[in-house]
Amino acid sequence: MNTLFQPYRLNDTITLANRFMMAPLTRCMAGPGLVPTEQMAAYYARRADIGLIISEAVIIRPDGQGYPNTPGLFSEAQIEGWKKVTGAVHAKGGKIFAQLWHVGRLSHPFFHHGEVLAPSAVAHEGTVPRMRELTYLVPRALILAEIAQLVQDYAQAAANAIEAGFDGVEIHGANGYLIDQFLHHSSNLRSDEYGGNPANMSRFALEVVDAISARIGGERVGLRLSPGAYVHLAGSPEDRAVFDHLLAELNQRTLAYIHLGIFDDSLTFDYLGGRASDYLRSHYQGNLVGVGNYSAETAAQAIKAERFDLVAIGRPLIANPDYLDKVKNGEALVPYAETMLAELV
Ligand code: FNR
Ligand code: 8K6
Repeated sequence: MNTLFQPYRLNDTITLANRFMMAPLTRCMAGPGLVPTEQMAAYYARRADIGLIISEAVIIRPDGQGYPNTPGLFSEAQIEGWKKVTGAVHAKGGKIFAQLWHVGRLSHPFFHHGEVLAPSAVAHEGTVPRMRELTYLVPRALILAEIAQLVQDYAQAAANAIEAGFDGVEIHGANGYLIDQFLHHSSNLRSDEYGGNPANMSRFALEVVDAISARIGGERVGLRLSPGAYVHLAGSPEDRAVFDHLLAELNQRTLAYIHLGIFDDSLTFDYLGGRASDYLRSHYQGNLVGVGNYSAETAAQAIKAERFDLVAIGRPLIANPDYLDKVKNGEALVPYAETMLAELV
């Protein structure tokens, strides 16, 4: 347990006060113009004792939005709003990364009056959560010039994050959103240089990593991945070769960490040979962040067993802003309930 509370050196640029991270948690509480609010600044500042806060996912441009009131990082007003958040976290000695997000085919014109764009014209079956009257549409497949523009828009959002005072960014490549849609065969049917084989299917993710790293330095860049598809898209055994290739490429690059995207790390995937976290550990040599139904105790055991290096805590941190103190003092935690999403505490 003690190890969890010791400082952890991510790399030459960033050392964290402890091995806890706050998992990115969409809260749908941004103000008009998708601008972060004072309440959001206070919410994050209350959790500043966590080694590294990952912000709720932040959209890089208007057509990346898939849920109501998710904050952005593409306008001056949004950058100014985030300065309040990062300033409040830093004032309490904390560190915070922005999670950069484009939902791809999980967007809806309701939010931006534009087109829904994705690797291929394959719809996700279902409806937008919290807005059940909105059915997901068949997206339009991106043309090459639009893919190049998206890479630039990710890099610009990363530069905006640094301007807004973030310590770095986490690229949201997980959970079936745009980047992940390129990485899985069920959502990527392309036959050009972005589809058809592992190198092509990994290309967009690597271009985003490289463009952002060139702008802000790879030591300030984390990447979240879901090699085991579990939400928003179907996985298939052929996906394994894509992640094998992607991780081999990532081993050649400087990143702050890779973060598994999952809700429950006890899930196993036949095509990964077990848990997604174990698969990542055996294929990636850098820092690995575990997540998914961990308590401090089970996380400490996993870190001791060298299954991962840091742990991200999600739902327990919604229910307990003072999570770290409670764990340190052996106090009981308030159990998470979905009704808590109605309010920023
Ligand atoms: C999430 N999760 C999530 N993941 C992500 O990459 N970006 C996001 O914006 C969100 N948003 C989000 C909102 C809410 C309300 C929940 C409950 C979850 C997933 C989250 O980061 C984490 O992986 C899971 O919650 C599992 O960790 P815990 O909660 O078991 O510690
Ligand atoms: C990432 C965007 C999230 C949108 C906000 C609502 C999130 C609510 C999450 C509730 C937890 C349910 C987990 C279901 C995931 C499927 C796992 C098999």
